[in-house]
Amino acid sequence: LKKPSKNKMQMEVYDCHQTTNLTTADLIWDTKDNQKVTSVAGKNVIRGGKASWDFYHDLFDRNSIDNRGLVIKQYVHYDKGMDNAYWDGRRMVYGDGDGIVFSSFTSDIDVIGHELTHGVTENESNLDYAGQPGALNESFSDVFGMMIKQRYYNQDVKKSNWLIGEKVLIGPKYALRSMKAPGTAYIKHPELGDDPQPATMDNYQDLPDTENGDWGGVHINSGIPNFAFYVTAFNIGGYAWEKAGRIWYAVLTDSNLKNDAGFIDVKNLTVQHAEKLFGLNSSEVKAVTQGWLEAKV
Ligand code: ASN
Ligand code: ZN
Repeated sequence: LKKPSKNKMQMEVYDCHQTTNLTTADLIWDTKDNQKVTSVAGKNVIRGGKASWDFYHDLFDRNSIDNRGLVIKQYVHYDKGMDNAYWDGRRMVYGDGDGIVFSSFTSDIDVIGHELTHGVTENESNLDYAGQPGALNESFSDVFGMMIKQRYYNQDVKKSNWLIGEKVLIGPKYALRSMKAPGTAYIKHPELGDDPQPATMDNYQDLPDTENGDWGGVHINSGIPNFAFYVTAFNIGGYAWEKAGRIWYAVLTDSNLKNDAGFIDVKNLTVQHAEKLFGLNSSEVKAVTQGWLEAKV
């Protein structure tokens, strides 16, 4: 029997009251007092933060973002109608969205899990936020954000729609990204046009390492490793976190994953860890190989 871990989640939630001043934000909830929270955004991040902490704790015995019990700090209602959310190196920050194209960035558990996972990645391999390592950084956030949502809603690989941010991007036909079919999360969106994500390496987008170029397309080319994970998890079947998730977590936390790693490096490491976890000729190893093959990496 596994010894129950004595680690406990610590979390603080702050309301920025639509300003950009973090130092004057009000503490509206923490794990010590458990005050009553009335803000929807506040409730959303408490739920999503708990789901994320539980995921890493229950499955991997990880003690928070840094594995050393870091207090999870989440700031809601940041700025006026900001169309984004981010991990800033210490905390998670969420905008309310403009209310027309984007709703509150707290609306989806996968987005909350995505931001928290940026903190995990930073504390592990610290993948460079540009080009292929940047797209891998983004992909790990989508992969774990997705599994955190799937586990919260008890969805297996068939039940999940594999959409990231399906509520954050307003409209029933729209989501931020699709892991199952990158490039189809939105089509002919009146503001955003078409989802630019490739699913395969032959459509890799060589973009400039500038903000306008999405730092070499980190949110664009992440479609490729995202698709490799989806194919792997789908072919293994069941709950993604039980096998595919174990392989990807072993890679995320492997000291052999360097900060300048490319897609091939992660491909090789996932195969290596699948062999170690499930055996040389296991169906899991075949699923991983097939995943990267279909992504044409
Ligand atoms: N929401 C974005 C992300 O987490 C913010 C960013 O561009 N880093 O990827
Ligand atoms: Zn991200």
